[in-house]
Amino acid sequence: MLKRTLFLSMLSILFFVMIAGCSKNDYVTSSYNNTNMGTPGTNEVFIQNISFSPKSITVTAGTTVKWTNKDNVSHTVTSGTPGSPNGTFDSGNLGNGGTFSYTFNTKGTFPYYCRLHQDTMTGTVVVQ
Ligand SMILES: [Cu+2]
Repeated sequence: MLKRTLFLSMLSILFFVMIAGCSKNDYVTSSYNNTNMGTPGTNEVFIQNISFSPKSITVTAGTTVKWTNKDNVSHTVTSGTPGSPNGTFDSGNLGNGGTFSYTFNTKGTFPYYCRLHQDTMTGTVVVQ
């Protein structure tokens, strides 16, 4: 009888751990994005699902581009290529809902990235 009780309580502990593990994973995968994303407007870039959207944006010289972080984790908008910021602009850490704007007065191609996710998060502003 004692063995049976012990077995049942161990089984329920194991079950509880499995349930807890599952819900924790669900929380982790859903924690970085908002459900209400919307669509970026003209001259606007959304930061969502750990990426820049659109990844490449083309504007005319003198245009101000605005980034909005839709994720629930912090990101940066940093000019240059991963590991090599060129100092033209850097938003610093943007939390959920955080925005950053920069006016592009010079024609050219301007790569940028997120310092916190530089393996995957890169984007380009093309100024014509
Ligand atoms: Cu990031």
